Amino acid sequence: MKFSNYFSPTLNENPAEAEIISHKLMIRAGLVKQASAGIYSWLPLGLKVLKNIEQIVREEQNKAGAIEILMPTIQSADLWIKSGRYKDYGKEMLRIQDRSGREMLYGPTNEELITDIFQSYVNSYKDLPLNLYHTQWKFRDEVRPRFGVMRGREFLMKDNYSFDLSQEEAKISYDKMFTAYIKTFLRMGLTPISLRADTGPIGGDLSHEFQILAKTGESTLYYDKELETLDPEKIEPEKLQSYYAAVDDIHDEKNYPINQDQLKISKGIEVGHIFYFGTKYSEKLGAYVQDNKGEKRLVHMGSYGIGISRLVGAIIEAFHDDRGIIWPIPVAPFHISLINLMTEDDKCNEVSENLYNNLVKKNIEVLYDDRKFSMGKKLSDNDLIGIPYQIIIGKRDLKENLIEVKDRKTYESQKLNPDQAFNFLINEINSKI
Ligand code: 5CA
Repeated sequence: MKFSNYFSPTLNENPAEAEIISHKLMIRAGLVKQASAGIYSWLPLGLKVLKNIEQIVREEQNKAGAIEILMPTIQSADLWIKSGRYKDYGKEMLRIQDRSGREMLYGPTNEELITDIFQSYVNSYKDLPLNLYHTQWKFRDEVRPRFGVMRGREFLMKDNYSFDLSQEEAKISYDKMFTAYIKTFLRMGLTPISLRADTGPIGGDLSHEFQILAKTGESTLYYDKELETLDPEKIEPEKLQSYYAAVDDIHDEKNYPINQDQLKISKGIEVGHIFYFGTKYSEKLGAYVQDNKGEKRLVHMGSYGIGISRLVGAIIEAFHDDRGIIWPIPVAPFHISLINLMTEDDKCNEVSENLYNNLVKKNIEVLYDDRKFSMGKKLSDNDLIGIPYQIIIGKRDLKENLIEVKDRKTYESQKLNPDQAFNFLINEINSKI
């Protein structure tokens, strides 16, 4: 993509309305624009990251055996009246009337609707276990939407729902999702910490939340340091669930169950939450299956959420510096910023165009900064946007057939000839996607 043809508005000044670093950077780097309180338009760079995150989540869900569907944003109130949550949800639920006066709502989550889909089609234990998911916009009329996309009113969530014949089988489904969640966050370059959690308005008695470590995070976490060094190929859910981990209002300084030298304290951000709630919704909405003796049994359910739009902000909280965002390669909007410092110089243009065309042919995503701006503006814009690798092409180095390859994270740079730079970057990027 040529920057001059792209739509990526950057701002030099910090926006007054933003309190936290990810919100400031998202606005300055032109990822989102607030449409109204807690509701955002996604601009091209932000949308690319959002889609990359969604895709990683999708791939890990599919690998874990979940099946993708798509439910609507607008739901009828009927099912929520049956489950009792139409009242319980209170003002957080956005209620709408259609033209004939029917009560509708913008879905804050989907337990009711999915239970209804399930009970319409499934009636035998032979069809279990079943795990269905979708990625869809939700609406919660939060009292104080803040921190940009981290606590929005409209937000994108991947939510899935598992159906099993018994509590024991439901725990197997729960553990599968637990494992998939850890793998998902590790794939994004994050460090996930799983903690036992309250079930809140979703209900049930077993729940974990997944926080990712970020120095600027909202919660303080106390946990066993083993949780920080996980091998995605060897996730043992039962074992991980037995490690100590607690948020600050639960952690007791004087009395916790591990050695002091095992305890780590870090800041975190909640990006996922999973629940087992047994037959709470199947009972209210009548979701039964026949077991192998022909007896009617209520189905056991769990629900599992990942905040896809929140993750965009959370990843920035985890990876940034004074200059701007530092995207991990798997979610980055582009892999390389190719910065042509002198668009009036024929040689700079020729080398830049060649390299751009060759990288694109290898399926590397390149943002080619061919804008007619000052060097300073181009360098600071690209640092702000945070694409993991930069190629900087200037007249002086080109006299010796050299170009600069810079790592956005370490800020280390090396001067290579264009062929070497091409080979180096292809290897680096392909090994990290
Ligand atoms: N039905 C369950 C699981 S599908 C559920 O709704 N769980 S939840 O309320 O914990 O939300 C799941 C995830 O959505 C959270 O972990 C968080 O990452 C994200 N999320 C929740 N509220 C917001 C919000 N206001 N803004 C952005 N993301 C949010």
